[in-house]
Amino acid sequence: MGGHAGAGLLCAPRTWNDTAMKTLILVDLQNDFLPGGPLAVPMGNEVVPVANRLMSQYDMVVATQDWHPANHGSFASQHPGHKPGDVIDLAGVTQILWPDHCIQGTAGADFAPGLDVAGIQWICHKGTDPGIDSYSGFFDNGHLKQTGLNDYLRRRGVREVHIMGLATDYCVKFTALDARELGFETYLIVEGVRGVELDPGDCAKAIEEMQAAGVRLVTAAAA
Ligand code: VGL
Ligand code: ZN
Repeated sequence: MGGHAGAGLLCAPRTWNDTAMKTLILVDLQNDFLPGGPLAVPMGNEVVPVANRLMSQYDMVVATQDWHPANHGSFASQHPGHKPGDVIDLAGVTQILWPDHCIQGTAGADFAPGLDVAGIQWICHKGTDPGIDSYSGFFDNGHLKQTGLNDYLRRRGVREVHIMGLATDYCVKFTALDARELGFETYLIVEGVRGVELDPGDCAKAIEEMQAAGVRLVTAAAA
């Protein structure tokens, strides 16, 4: 196989070996996170046109979907006596309880209306294990298991990821922090994110945390 491998390397398309395979990661652009949804992110709908405009500028576009079973442990409804916003210990991991959201196969888990889904090459489902949440697109919240996103990107030679979506202070933040930790050159598209902001200042704090970890901010125009 040696000769063939050598020829393959010489003939490989530029995109596989010589570029960073710049990839756009769309985080949780799903109905339940839009205004009117159970876990509404204020102005979350505003990032959909940003995503549509940017997609064609990337070598690859992948999307994460929060994809919970109906009995997910992050739902307040699963913990009698608790309400959304309460904080509990879920199998050793600190868990904020949320309203039921993004249940697998429901309309609430569908992509936001108007999102150019044809431009998405791969969808990564997360939060599927009822026993643990997964804010990050890469790992569960206990950092115990990977979702498959890292392998998917690595196999395709991706070294640079640009992240946008919902929500700045949860899934976007943890996806970006893990991307850095996994060694990706990581950019946050500033106009492409909106946050939950349970406490005032949460989004600003999240952005500072990302920057401190080496995530670079980029405007949509420069992405
Ligand atoms: C998210 C809370 C719970 C998010 C998902 O997409 O940021 N937040 N599940
Ligand atoms: Zn969730």
